[in-house]
Amino acid sequence: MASDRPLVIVTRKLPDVVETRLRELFDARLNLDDRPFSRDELIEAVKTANVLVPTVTDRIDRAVLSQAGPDLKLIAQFGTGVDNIDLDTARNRSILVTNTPGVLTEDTADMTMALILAVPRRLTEGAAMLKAGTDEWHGWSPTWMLGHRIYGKRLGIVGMGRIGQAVARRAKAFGLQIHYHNRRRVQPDIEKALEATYWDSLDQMLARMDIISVNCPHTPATYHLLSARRLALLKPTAYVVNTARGEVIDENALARMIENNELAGAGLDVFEHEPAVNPKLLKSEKVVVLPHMGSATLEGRVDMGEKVIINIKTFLDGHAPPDRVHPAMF
Ligand code: 8YV
Repeated sequence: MASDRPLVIVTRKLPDVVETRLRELFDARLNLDDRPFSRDELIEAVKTANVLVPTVTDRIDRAVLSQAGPDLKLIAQFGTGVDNIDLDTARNRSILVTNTPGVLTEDTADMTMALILAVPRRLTEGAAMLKAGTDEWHGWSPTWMLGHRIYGKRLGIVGMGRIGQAVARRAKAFGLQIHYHNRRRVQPDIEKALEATYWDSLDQMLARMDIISVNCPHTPATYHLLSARRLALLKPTAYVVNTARGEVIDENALARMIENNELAGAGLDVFEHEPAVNPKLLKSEKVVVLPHMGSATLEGRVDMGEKVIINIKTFLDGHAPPDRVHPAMF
């Protein structure tokens, strides 16, 4: 017999406590073995579900949404970025989209700071060398494995939203000078607390920074924001860190410049064609690569799940869910 509870289809395995709660509240169809949905499975899901819970790995584009059944009323994304969803088509079809902002801010900022430290100080290079065997290491030397100091250097944050500001707080404590570019200048009190310098011109900021941190969402306007032309404005001694979305940087241009010593290095948690990573980046000692782990804490993923549940529950109870996404926000 068909359940009279709303059908909630979840595309990936979520933490156990989240899945248990989803089951208690809804007719939840879970993905316990975590095999990503094929395109056909996604289409089948939008045809039948009342609520879809996708993640960054699901491409919910116009073609998928055009097959949505009349019962699909809410897409409750498990994640903050919603660049995998065609928001305009969703709106035109009266499908509400929600996300999970706020709860992964601190974890993502921690990972950003970890990369800001790891790249100039050659952290993974040194660790990998020892793990490979101690033949390479003959004891301490005054001139071996030298990196670069971050204290006193200029950090340019591209995108001063929640995560950008959380990165700035951490970086300030490490003695970095905070600079930023954003669509809108942040409130004067925030700027003052962070001792942050606003740059209206991204180009001018790039040319003067020692480290760049990308913390803006991926939207049509930010696709390849760090284009080959803009990357060429950076000093050859500069580092680039990205924990936002790979698409914001022209990855091929970045890899080429690092290979040609036109940039000092990069710390990348995200890539333009995930899960593929440009082989030049993989093999370069000057690049620290992570497999999209910015928000990967158990606490963060449980909090994200709770946000998803609150969004679904309030919506099904006839109220406006707290984390509604409007295309104009991105
Ligand atoms: C998420 C992220 O885990 O929330 C985001 O935007 O980048 C990740 O940390 C992922 O997107 C889940 O959808």
